[in-house]
Amino acid sequence: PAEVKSALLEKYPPKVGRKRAKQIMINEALQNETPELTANVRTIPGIITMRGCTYAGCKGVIMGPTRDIVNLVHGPIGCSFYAWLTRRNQTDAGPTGENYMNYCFSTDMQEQDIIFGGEKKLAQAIQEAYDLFHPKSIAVFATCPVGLIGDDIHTVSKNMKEKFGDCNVYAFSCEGYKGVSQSAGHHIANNQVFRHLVGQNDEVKPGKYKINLLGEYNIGGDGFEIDRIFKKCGITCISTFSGNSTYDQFASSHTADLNAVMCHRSINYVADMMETKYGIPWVKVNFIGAKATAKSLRKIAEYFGEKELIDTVEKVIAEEMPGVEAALAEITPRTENKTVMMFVGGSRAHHYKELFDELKMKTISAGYEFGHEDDYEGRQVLPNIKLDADSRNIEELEVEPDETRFKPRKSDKEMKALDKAGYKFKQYDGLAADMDKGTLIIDDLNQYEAEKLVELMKPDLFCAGIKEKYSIQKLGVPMKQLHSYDSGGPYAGFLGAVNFYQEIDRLVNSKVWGYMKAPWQKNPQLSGSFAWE
Ligand code: CFM
Ligand code: HCA
Repeated sequence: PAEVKSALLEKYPPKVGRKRAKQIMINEALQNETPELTANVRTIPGIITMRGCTYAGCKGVIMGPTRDIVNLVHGPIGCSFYAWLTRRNQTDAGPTGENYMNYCFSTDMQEQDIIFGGEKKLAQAIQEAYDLFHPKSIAVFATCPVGLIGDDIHTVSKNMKEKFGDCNVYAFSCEGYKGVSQSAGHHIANNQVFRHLVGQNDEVKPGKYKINLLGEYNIGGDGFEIDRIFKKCGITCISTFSGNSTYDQFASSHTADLNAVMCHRSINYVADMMETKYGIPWVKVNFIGAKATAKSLRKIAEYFGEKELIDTVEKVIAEEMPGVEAALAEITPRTENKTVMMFVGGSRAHHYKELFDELKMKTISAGYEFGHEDDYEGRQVLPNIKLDADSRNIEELEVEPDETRFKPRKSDKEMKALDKAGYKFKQYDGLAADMDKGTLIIDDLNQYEAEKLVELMKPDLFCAGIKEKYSIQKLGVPMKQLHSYDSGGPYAGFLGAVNFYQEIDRLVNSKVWGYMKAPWQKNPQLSGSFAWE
């Protein structure tokens, strides 16, 4: 790994090389107190990053999957168009059929709006959306030019909300440049969801064992499979943030008794704020991987501590696992010891390692586009993360216990008993702890390094997103998109795991890749010299 690391850095100018070196870690799988890897910092200009923008993280990721909020983008049309259904977040349209996800709402900002200001046009667009659909809620998202010209989207939204009376209108200052990546957009979205949505409806919903599932976005129908399992277990999911969700789910989420956090990166802020304000504790879960699914269900059951639930969960696991085991027995002889690299977002590189472990495949290198130090090395590093100007730029809400609605979900005695039994709240150990020693963990991988890494380590499979897809395939290596699932999925839960095993089997054992010649195979003399083929 040390040689691979230096080969990756070799061609950079010294200053760039020094910066990148801090973002490449040869894993020691330790639980350090101070982060070893640098993350969540600006991409060096000139480098072709895998990252997206803050607007993408706010509008596309967190708010996009909610069906009955009109998501209105204030900006040039391209920003809205690119975020239109590309993430493959699915919805079932619910009993009322109120679903705006298939629309692309935008103010279609023009040069004259940039010169004379776009507030009037925004107010008009909000009015038009209201007149056409009478939605419960309209969310406004700022793209880059809005911040640059200083349109006050919050005041416009507030005025429209007052004017309508029956429609909650609020805005997100999530200009693309606000942070160093999508991650800043998550934080901005979390803040506004907490401020304007959570706690709006105090009505107590029917059902037992009430949880919220945080950080699950129903990509490729993952959420449908998780819901199927919850139903079978008798667990009531009050709200999902935000896969297949509705406005009302957010509004009543504070009535749940546990927050189960799946994607830690995108939603940990809401989890912490809900704990402080309403007394709902949170635990980390993961429904990617059959074993991880079983473990997460047991974790939820243990929290409630009722025999009825614990027994049902065991029964469900016993019913679901034989199908998983039969698929693995058939497939693993063909996937065992194959190698894989994963560079995805801020949590999937870790979550999907579970599925590759089940296939007995080796994850030889992995990393996030925009994970923070705690996503790599565990939440114990949190106090020692150095805040820079970019992270300080994102608002931190000051939250206090709600005067009337704060209610501890467990007594001190119950909490002590759970603690004694080794039950961990608010814990996430990060990716590094699960990766083998000596593997390469790389933050914010770029186009150049991706190709170089493949050339040097020749994995059997490479996982990332659309921007990497074809350049990797041209190197003769199969590529699996772990964002959009290449139009596949679901991969979550038990049935999703089997679906994933079958697809990976087909990918890594297909003969077609053998007919492709990578540049270094065609011209071995050019190997390592990075030519102009
Ligand atoms: Fe969380 Fe996500 Fe991800 Fe993410 Fe994303 Fe996504 Fe992702 Mo693409 S919320 S961090 S900002 S798990 S959109 S559903 S696939 S980069 S790894
Ligand atoms: C985003 C969304 C994205 C992009 C995926 C990709 C997604 O970050 O704006 O690059 O293939 O999952 O759709 O992460």
